[in-house]
Amino acid sequence: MVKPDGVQRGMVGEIISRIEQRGLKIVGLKAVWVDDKTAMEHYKEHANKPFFSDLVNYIKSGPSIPMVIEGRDAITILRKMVGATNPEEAQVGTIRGDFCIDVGRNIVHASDSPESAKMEISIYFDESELMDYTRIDEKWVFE
Ligand code: DAT
Ligand code: MG
Repeated sequence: MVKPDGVQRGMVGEIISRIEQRGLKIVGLKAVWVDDKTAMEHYKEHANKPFFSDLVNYIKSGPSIPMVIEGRDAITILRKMVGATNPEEAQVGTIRGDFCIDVGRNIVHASDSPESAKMEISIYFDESELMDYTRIDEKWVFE
């Protein structure tokens, strides 16, 4: 998901480009203005953290672009592309390492496990909004 700061800063195209160019497949995409209930649900694992209310306010602060990304080891690959949670620690070449500085403005969210991906996809998408298709370059991306 491109978070509100990523949308406000015009980073949506850049982030989608990186995902597409890597060879990962976009199977769902939309714009949402996250409400309170959705924000709490999305970040419920952090409900007891001191930064929880700031995090909820941040994700609610403007439109976001949630996406469902598919591909071999997509979760691991995307988490590497996103970089460390604190952008100051994120490697140059990662999305966070290239485009942001502050942990409270780290421009993207990425699911960290199949279980969290399943849960997070169900928050933002209906089954009917996910596309089952073959990308024309798949035989060039995979041996
Ligand atoms: P990630 O977004 O890399 O999966 P996370 O799930 O640990 O990281 O935390 C969710 C978000 O919460 C993170 O993107 C930014 C915020 N956050 C995490 N740790 C924080 C901290 N120590 N101080 C402030 N915000 C924090
Ligand atoms: Mg997380």
